[in-house]
Amino acid sequence: MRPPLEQAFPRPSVVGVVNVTPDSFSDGGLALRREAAVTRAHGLFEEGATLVDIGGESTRPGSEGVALDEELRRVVPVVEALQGLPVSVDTSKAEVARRTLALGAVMVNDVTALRGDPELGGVVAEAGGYLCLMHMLGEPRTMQHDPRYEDVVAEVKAFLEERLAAAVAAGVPEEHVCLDPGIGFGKTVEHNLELLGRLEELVALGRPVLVGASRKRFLGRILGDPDALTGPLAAGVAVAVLAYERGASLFRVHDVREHVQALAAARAVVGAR
Ligand code: HH2
Repeated sequence: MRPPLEQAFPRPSVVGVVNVTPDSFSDGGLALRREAAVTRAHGLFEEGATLVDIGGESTRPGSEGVALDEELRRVVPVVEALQGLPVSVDTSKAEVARRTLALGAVMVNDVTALRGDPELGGVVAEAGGYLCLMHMLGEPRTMQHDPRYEDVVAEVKAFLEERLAAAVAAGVPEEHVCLDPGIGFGKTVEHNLELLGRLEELVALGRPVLVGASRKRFLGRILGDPDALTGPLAAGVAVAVLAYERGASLFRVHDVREHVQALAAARAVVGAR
């Protein structure tokens, strides 16, 4: 059995993002996209990522889902080429998880928190993999249409607690799970900020918390650009450092080197207190 997730990925751990989706790589052909993804993954490990998250389905606001065959075609060869390296697969589909866990992927990052495919929990449990459970209000296609909460932190916390219980019921040991507030997934700028500002309340659930704020639109909005499609690097790094201070463990980011450096400095300062 694998060690607890917090032992395998001590805080702070930087998770590098690798997308194998047409909208992330404009160079067209699938073979080229796969090759670019493998090269990028190697580069992110060199920059200090402790895990690389491979995704074949875009979950950006407004995006549609992708068919199983297409997702398998995108993701499986990339995971296969990275055998022996710590790889997470960003998928909600049990079959994608089954095939990639068999090839050595160590974690499944499920943005539906086991609400998408009823078999996914069992597949992760059987393979002894790690599991990331993320909060999302609605689905990617519509999630940014006027999201509302009474108390966003309390609701996200209750959701994550309930999904953690569902994962355990499916056979995934609690020590194999990390939790994610799902920054930008059915949330306004204010919701994202409140979740980040009160992150300790989610950390209190007792499982490692993963934060994915890197390049997200709300960072651009904070800086006064309402049309921003991505957020600036420095703003993402600032959010990661503050999330670390509030107890976050894992950071899903595109710019690995900068986050590794910033989090090492943050860790040194926090450790000196
Ligand atoms: N964000 C995105 C995708 N997957 N998984 C977790 N656990 N947490 C996140 O915050 C998260 C995620 C969206 O970010 P990005 O990689 O920039 O977009 P895409 O969905 O196109 O991969």
